[in-house]
Amino acid sequence: MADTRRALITGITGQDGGHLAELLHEKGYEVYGLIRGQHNPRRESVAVEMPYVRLIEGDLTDPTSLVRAVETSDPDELYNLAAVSHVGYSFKNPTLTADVTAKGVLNVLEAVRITGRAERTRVYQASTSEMFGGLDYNRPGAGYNENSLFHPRSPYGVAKLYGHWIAKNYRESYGMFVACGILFNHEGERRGVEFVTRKITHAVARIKLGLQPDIELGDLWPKRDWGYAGDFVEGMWRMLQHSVPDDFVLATGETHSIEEFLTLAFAEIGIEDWRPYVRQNPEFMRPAEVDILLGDPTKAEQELGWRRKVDFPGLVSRMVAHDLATQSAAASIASA
Ligand code: NAP
Ligand code: G4F
Repeated sequence: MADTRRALITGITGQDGGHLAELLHEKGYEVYGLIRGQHNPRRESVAVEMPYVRLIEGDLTDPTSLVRAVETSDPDELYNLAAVSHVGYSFKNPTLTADVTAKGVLNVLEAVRITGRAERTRVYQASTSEMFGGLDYNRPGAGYNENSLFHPRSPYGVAKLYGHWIAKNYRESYGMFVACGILFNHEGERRGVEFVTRKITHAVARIKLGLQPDIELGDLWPKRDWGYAGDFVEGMWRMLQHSVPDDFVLATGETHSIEEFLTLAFAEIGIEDWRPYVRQNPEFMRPAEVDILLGDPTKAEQELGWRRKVDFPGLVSRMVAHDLATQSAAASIASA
């Protein structure tokens, strides 16, 4: 019994929380998940899809709830994935973003420290490529790495930078094992439909099935280094198994525009020219944009033995296939 490792995941209802819970369960961990809200509509799907997860109620903005969560789960590993994570939303809700995505990290670290677990519990902090900002002056040709300059371009990016630095500060000040994963965009079947990749694949499936005529998007030129979420959570786990706490970039080393994503996604349903199906709406444009993100994952590859498995065409293909299957099943139920 004493050998069973225990993990606490904040953000259990999110994309990465789902993939990570599955991975840790397969590895034999006892998995705990922090869930917020009096009536969280996603509680039911966690209970159905991941019945092995023990849910603990709590919120990143409520320090006492985090202390209780840490005491209840007594984790060997704590993965702090919870955040206000949508960049566009963060412009509209900047104070909430600071409270959750920045100060929430401090609350998590303090919960570990003041419960006397500074030496026991290894912490993963979900840092992000949004901290780099993609501006010409600080854009390295070979891609951003762990030593690149930061210049966040959104309330989300700024909040994440605070989280990144307070995590490093607790590592240096209290000798805590806190690893920061600087992750580039990762997507998949579990991605929320508010993010551009899933918004596209979901719409493409519905257009194919005659359930909607077109899709409204914002800017189409930005480029992202898009990988598969299932590959990336494996990297998170590896960071906490490493001999020392450190920062690691996880990325594919390729960058593609939204237009390229559209081309591949529509090709999956036999449409060569996506333009007649896409309308641009300023509502989905941001006050400041990150034009291009490209990561250099060399350090993670060399020190952690991590490597992405799913490539860009493979990612688009599996997302469209998933949405075609789920949308057509939903349509048949509705018409029965
Ligand atoms: P996600 O799907 O948006 O999930 C965010 C999670 O945070 C949800 O479970 C949400 O719970 C929870 N949450 C929000 N506010 C909370 C609060 N006040 N207290 C407790 N939980 C709260 O995000 P993701 O894509 O899985 O990403 C996981 C983490 O990695 C995030 O921190 C994100 O910023 C970071 N990241 C993501 C990417 C990427 O490409 N996916 C890249 C780099 C970094 P509810 O269900 O209750 O809303
Ligand atoms: O899919 P997105 O919303 O992802 P974004 O902004 O790159 O952020 C994601 O990745 C970060 C890592 O770099 C994470 F830290 C963060 O939590 C999140 O997971 O937007 C991607 C691009 C942007 O340039 C956006 O302006 O797509 C553009 N876009 C164009 N039309 C759109 C839309 N984005 C969204 N969400 N919705 C649109 O209609």
